[in-house]
Amino acid sequence: MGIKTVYEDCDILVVGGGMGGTGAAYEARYWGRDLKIVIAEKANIDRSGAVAQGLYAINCYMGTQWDENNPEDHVRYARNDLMGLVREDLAFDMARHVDSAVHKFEEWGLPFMKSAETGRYLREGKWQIMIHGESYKPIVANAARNSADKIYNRIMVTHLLMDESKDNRVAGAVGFNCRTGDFHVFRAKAVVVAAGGASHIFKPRSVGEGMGRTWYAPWSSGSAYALALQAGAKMTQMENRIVLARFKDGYGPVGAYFLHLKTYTQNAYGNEYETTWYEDTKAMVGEYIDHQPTPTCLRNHAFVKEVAAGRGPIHMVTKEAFQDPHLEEVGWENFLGMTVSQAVVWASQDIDPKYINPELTTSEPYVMGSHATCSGAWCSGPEDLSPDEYQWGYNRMMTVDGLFGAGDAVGGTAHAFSSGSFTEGRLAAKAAVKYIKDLRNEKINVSDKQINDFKETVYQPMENYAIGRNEIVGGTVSPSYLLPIQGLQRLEKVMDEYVGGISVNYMTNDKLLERGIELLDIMEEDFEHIGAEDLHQLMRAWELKHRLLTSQSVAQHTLFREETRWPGYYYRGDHMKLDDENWHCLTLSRRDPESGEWAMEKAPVYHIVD
Ligand code: SFD
Ligand code: AMP
Repeated sequence: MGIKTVYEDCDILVVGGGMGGTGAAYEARYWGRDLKIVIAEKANIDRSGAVAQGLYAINCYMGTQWDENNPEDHVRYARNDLMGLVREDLAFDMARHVDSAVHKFEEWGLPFMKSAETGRYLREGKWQIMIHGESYKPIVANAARNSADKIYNRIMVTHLLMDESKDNRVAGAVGFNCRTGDFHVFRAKAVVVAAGGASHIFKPRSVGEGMGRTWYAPWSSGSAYALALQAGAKMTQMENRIVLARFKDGYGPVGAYFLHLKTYTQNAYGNEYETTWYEDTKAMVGEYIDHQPTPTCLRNHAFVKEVAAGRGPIHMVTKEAFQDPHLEEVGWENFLGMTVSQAVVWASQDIDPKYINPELTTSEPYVMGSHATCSGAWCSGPEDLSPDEYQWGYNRMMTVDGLFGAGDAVGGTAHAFSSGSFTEGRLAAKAAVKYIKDLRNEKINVSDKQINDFKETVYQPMENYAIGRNEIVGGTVSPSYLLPIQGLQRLEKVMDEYVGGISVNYMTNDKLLERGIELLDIMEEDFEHIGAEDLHQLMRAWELKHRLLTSQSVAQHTLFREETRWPGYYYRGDHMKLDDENWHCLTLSRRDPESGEWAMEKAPVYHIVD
């Protein structure tokens, strides 16, 4: 193969320079002054990941300096929102460190809104503070740039390398440069995977010309999960996908509206509807419906039921708040700094929220570990507070030695958001430095064979295309290969129809899941025949593979948990109730990297906070 191979040997490799990855690079330098720290990023860290467009709020800030909240309070909040099931040790650990990360952001130039009365950060809600955050990402990227020895932008990491001198130990990663086509080999003693969550595994509401618009970034391709899965790391709570109430068509977030503008929802006939579904919800989940604040999934549940009862669409009542010129400005700026498309949709559809209450919708499901859900890898917790079953070495280390995670990659840590993900990156990198120091002179060993095998696999889609292309004279349908867009639409359809997407109102059951898993397995076989006409399509091909692995994991976990724990996120039609007796637990899986077989188990939920 005439493709150039570029080698890089380092101590710590950070895969993905988003919120978790930039935090990891920053902290790795602090503890590892003499270590070689490298970032490999699919896009360009200045504008990559979920925060690429900016954010208007930092959703996780304790305010402990002013006694606003303490870490214990945050654990209670996240646990309540996730219907009882989080990794409380990891949540506490993030919460006790998150304020210091936020203070760094201010030091680095991120403009915060301040309360005129108190001079403190302006609160949007109990946990959220407001920022002028269009440049949030370049600001944290700058800190990473000042810390890392080298940043490789435009590298799509496809696989992790494994050490051949010791079982179950990571040894780096491989990928390709989406612009030059070079093959990149990173040999590293420790790897922090912070490659983000997944959009576009379920069919989105926006299809065709609108398919580039989703709530979570369309370029979030589940790499954080797929890389871990391919290396045989255990995963947790992958069934816990998230559905979000969002402004229709632009997917604009609602938090600033509910919390700061104090807008509220009503059905198409101008009526409040959440209380209508109180008894129905209570019958499904019991006293969880009485918890305050109402868990996000249960708010969705009332929304979904009301629309199914024929009283949609649901509107956000903005007409009152927008009479105040200051709130009107905040309402628009919120989108101009975070989700420009929502402002554009309103302009194009003649919606001025001052005079018209805009429609809301419930989104297609996403897989992520940092918002109001906690899918991700099963990671070791901090030594000082984790129970034995949650602690096997280094903080945020997965079940593969030397492999760490941050942000969406880590399971069990809901409500971390941007600031908490950055904080987790810091915690992971601090532990990774310790891990490397403990290794002393022990060497990792990666054979040329391992590297060359990956090289062949990575470029195979281009080979498939080059050969198969000769069989057709025009068009995109070939008997020999499947294009990435065709594969993506097939994946989204399977996930949508069988695993609880929008077209079935988030409903699934054991039979649907079993068939869905079969169809995903067939797709895995067909993936051998994917064709990529250029480097961009090669990236799309590998994104699809990562999405497929993530989807298989979601489907397996959804089948395993025989209850409906989070109505409003998804429903198991064959087990329509929350079942605390049997399922007040975390779910774990491991995909055998050799056979592709899945092994499922339960893990206890330890409540370390009252
Ligand atoms: O309003 C590879 N988020 C919000 N967080 C907040 O704090 N406040 C908000 O206001 C938030 N809202 C919000 C949010 C996200 C989005 C898209 C919108 C609105 C519209 C959530 C946070 O953004 C999120 O929690 C963190 O960003 C998660 O951090 P992390 O590090 O887990 O993921 P990332 O930032 O997306 O970074 C991933 C990086 O990996 C790269 N990458 N690199 C190499 N090889 C591969 N194979 C790769 N695959 C991916 C990516 O390019 C990226 O750089 S609101 O809705 O609540
Ligand atoms: P969102 O914009 O929906 O992503 O939410 C941003 C933040 O506001 C998150 O911390 C949410 O949990 C919180 N939030 C959104 N809507 C509500 C609501 N109706 N009640 C309480 N918190 C909310």
